[in-house]
Parts: sequence; structure tokens; C-alpha cells
Amino acid sequence: RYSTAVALEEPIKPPVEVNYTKLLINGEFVNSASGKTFPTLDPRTGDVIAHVAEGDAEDINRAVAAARKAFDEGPWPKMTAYERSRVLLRFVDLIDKHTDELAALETWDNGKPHAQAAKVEVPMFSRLFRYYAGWADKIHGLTVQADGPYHVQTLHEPIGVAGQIIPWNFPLLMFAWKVGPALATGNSIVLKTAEQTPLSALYAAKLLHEAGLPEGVLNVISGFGPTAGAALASHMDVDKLAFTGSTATGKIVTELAGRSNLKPVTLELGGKSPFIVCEDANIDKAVETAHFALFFNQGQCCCAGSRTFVHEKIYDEFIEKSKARAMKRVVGDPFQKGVEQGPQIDLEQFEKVMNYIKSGVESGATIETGGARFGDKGYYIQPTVFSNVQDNMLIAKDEIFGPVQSILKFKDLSEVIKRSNAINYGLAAGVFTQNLDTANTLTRALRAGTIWINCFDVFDAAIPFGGYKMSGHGREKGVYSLNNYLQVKAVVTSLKNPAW
Ligand code: TXE
Repeated sequence: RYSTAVALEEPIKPPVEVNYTKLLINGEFVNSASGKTFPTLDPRTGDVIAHVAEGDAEDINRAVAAARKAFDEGPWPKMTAYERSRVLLRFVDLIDKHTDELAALETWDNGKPHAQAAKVEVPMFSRLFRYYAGWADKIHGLTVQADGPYHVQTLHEPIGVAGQIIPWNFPLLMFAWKVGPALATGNSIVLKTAEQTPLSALYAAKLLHEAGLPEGVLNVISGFGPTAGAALASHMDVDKLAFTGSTATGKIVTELAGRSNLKPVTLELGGKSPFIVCEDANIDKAVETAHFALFFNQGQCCCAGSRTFVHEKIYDEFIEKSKARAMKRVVGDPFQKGVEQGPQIDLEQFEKVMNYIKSGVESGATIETGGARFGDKGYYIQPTVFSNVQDNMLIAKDEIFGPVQSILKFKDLSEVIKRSNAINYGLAAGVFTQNLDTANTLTRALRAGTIWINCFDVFDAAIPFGGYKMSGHGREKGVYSLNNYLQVKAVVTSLKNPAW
């Protein structure tokens, strides 16, 4: 049924070596205080790629102390903005020079198609840092017209030590969304990577130091959430926390931040984004985009268009075409050319997705294609399409985070608006229509941080991204992300002679 590009029993040897597996603290790769390591696994087979130093509370303490010193004593926040920008631009050149290694590590550790990593994600990684390098010397405050004999200005200052916790679905891009704006604004950082994907961040951080980043400004800790992650979220000397991951863990880190030093928190959490196909849509384009919106990155996207709402008049045709498209999806070894879908990240996520497929069948939805694992090794899942999905089914309510498309039927606009908004998530929405009024109505009515009209997953360094409701708060990328890492200081100077 599927045109597998290569026999799964013979995984292709990744064209890269793993050279960096220790913690990065104060500019040096070091063992964890406990000496413990954990294995990072190849999702194609479940085999060990490398043993990585396992950071814990003690290592977070060491990393925060290094970041504190780098912030309080400089040179990073005290360097000119131009010099900081130059370091970031040198880093961009190194990313471009080492695209092959970065892309290979990303695919090996995560399972995403190599072409996607090499042609889309690493270039975007580079683009993001170039974008933030451009901001470094364009950050300034305001002069304020206040009543009375005062000269009033605002200073925009770095917030201090930023704690950042990232997930495994886009390891390099999440690194850029967090580290880029924090460095451009002059902060120091302790970054905790996801336990499933520690490798590419260590490589990138090494390049950043090669570009001239002073020691202690960026510290990278590999390790687990309840230990290293929780220690970072609750640290008294961390001035700001940025988190991307599940809504459940977002609640935990917010609580830890509140119970410790009330550090401000930005959150980018889960989603169950509607993808609305109106009766006047270009059906073929809508089918292809809805497929991409859901299946991209093995379905492991926080903004995946995971509730495909289709107008009743075109529903049957849409189902037939979506099914045919999913059956053509090329699943296989992500290092093989032409492969569109690799394995899920790990056994836990694989089982989670398989359980949702089971629940979809049990609750009465119709499997149009897929529904089973792919091959007998690693964490591959067949591209799966459900029709006849109802709003109250778990597959229409929960974030599945896998290659499972749920297609629902709707009759009119006000109904689909109500149903789209009737959940606690609000990350993104897709709208397919050729009618301007319909597009405008949906744009304003949908409660989501991004609305894509006749497109989906258009990411650009300048476009802000973030959630409404329980999909999080704060915006990343674009000019908005800078505010996450800046303090505003009002300076009021009494004027001796206001007339002058
Ligand atoms: O997420 P977690 P998991 C969703 C998706 C997925 C589900 C579970 O639905 O199936 O979450 O994935 C760290 N204190 N998303 O378990 O736990 C953890 O080490 C501090 C959506 O991987 O949220 C990792 O670095 N930190 C999402 C990060 O949090 C903790 C991307 C994310 O892990 C912690 C990933 C704790 N107590 C999953 N527990 C998106 N928004 O894109 C864990 N962590």
C-alpha cells in the first residue's frame, strides 16, 4: 500500500559523528556532577545513538551560577549591541558551513526526513539567528511626554538569566526561537533540552562559542523534566522562564516559577487547531494543504491542523481525495531520499498515538486508511485518516501528536465557528475559502494566535507565534519576542528650566 523507499531492516548510516555529549557549562563541556548518563535513541530502531551526560539539580545550580556571573560581570550585556550582533552573524556563517552535520544529527536523533531538516529547518535556523542578529542593535526605549517639569525616558534592559526548556519535535528551531531573542537583547541563558533530542543543541552551542560567544552566556543542560527542568523552573536566581511543551507540564512549570521567585513565564503549549474547508474552496489545494497541516513532521507539531472541518457539500469528495493522498504518503527511513514520513520520536509517543487510533475506532469513527504500525521495528505509524468524527470523541478533543487526520463535517459558518472555539486550546487555525467576507469573518471569530488563510504552517522569522487560552501566552518570533527578554525602566529627570 505504501511506497516505502528503503527496507526498514537496514537503517541507513547517518553521515555524521556524535562528538558532543557532555553538559555545556561556563563555556566547557563537562560531565554531570553525579557522573550519570542517559541514552539517546534512534527512533528508526530504538537503538542507542550515544550516552549523554545527565544534568540534575546540582548541574542546574552550576549552570545558573555561570549564567549569573556572565550577566552580572559581563562582558555580554556590557558589549556594544553591534558586537553582539557580530557574534550572532559569525554564528550564522558557521551554521551555513555545517548544515550537513546539523541536519544529520537532527534526523538521527528525531526521525524527521533528512530533506526537511537539511532544506527547511537548518536554513530556517540560520535565518532566525540572522533575523535576531539584525535586532541586536535596534533595541531602544521611548521618550515620554509626561505632565510637569520632567524629562522622561524608558530604558529597555535585558532581564538577566533566562531559563529555557524546549521539546523534541523541532530541536534546532526551538533552540533558535528561545536563544535568538534572549541573546540579541543581552541576556544569559540556561537551556534545558528535551531528553529525547539532546544532540543538535550541543553541536549548535559549540558553534556559537566558536563564533565568539563569551563563556557562561549560554549553558546547555541535557536531562529530564522532573529533575533538571523542575530545578530550572524553580531556581531563585533565574529571572525569566520560557517553556515549550505540553499544557500539563506548562502548568507545572508555571507553578514552580510562582512558588519560587515569581519569575515571569512565557508558554507555548499544545493545540488542536481547526482547519476549515468551506464549500467554495479549491478542493485539490485544500486536500493537499490539510494533509500537510496534519502529517508534517510525523504529525508532531503543536499547531497541527488536527480537526479538519469540511463543508457537507464537499465532504465525500474531500474524504476520497484525502484518503488517496494519505495512501501515497512515502513512509520509510528518514535518511532515504523521497521519504515524507519517518518514525515517531519514541515508544511513549508511538503508544500514545496507537491508543488514540484504537479509541477512534471504538468511539465509532471510520478508518479510511492506515490505522496500524508500519514495519516491525522502530516507531513508524501508517498515515491514518478518520472520517465521521464527532466533536465529543477523544480523537477530536485531545492532542494526538501523530499521523492521524480526523475529518469532521459542518453545515454553516456560525456552527463551525462555535465548534472550532469550543475547546481549551487556541494555537492556530486554517481557513480555505475564495470568499473574502467568509475569510474575514472567520479571521475575526476564531480564537487562535495564528490564522492561515489558503495556506498553513507558513513560518517566518518575523511572524509572531503563540497561543490563546490553554495553548499558552506570550509570543515568540518577530518583534514581539524581544519583549519576553526585556525589562522596561522608566527614568524621570527633574528639569531645572522646563522652558528650555
Ligand atoms: O512533553 P513535556 P512530552 C505535547 C504532545 C506530546 C505531549 C507529551 O501532545 O504528546 O506533549 O510530550 C520538560 N518540569 N507536546 O512528555 O513533558 C521535558 O524534559 C520542568 C507539545 O515530551 O511537556 C521537555 O524538555 N520541565 C509540544 C519539555 O518539558 C519538564 C512539544 C517538554 O516535555 C517537566 C512537545 C517538569 N516537571 C510535546 N516535565 C509543543 N507545544 O510543540 C517535563 N519537562
